[in-house]
Amino acid sequence: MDCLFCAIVKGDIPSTKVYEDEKILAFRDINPQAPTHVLVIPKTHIPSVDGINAENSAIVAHIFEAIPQIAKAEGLTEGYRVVSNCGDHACQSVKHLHFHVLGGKQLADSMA
Ligand code: DGP
Repeated sequence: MDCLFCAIVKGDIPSTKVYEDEKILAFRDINPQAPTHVLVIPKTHIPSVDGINAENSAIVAHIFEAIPQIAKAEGLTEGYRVVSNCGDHACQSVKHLHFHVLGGKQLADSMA
């Protein structure tokens, strides 16, 4: 399977890692939309939020346990936004589940 984020997990494509454990990886977005813009991904391939099910949802809980630690390490004391684009209407460009963590400035009130 030709997946960009799987290649990042494997180390075939370099990334700026901010957190890693045996199950997940967090790295800086190549096109940051806020002073802090981190992507948090499972190391296993799940195509999108649509691919979350009873068999693999523990990894999502693990990601959401890690996000507050990542936010703290990034100094996001005033808050942050977590976003996952799913499918074409949401403009998902990389078909490997990922959560954007955005912060470091006052974000826009509108999300759509
Ligand atoms: P989305 O549009 O929600 O699928 O977000 C995909 C994000 O992935 C987008 O914000 C840009 C980022 N991205 C794409 N290619 C690379 C890459 O090679 N390295 C890194 N660090 N980020 C990438």
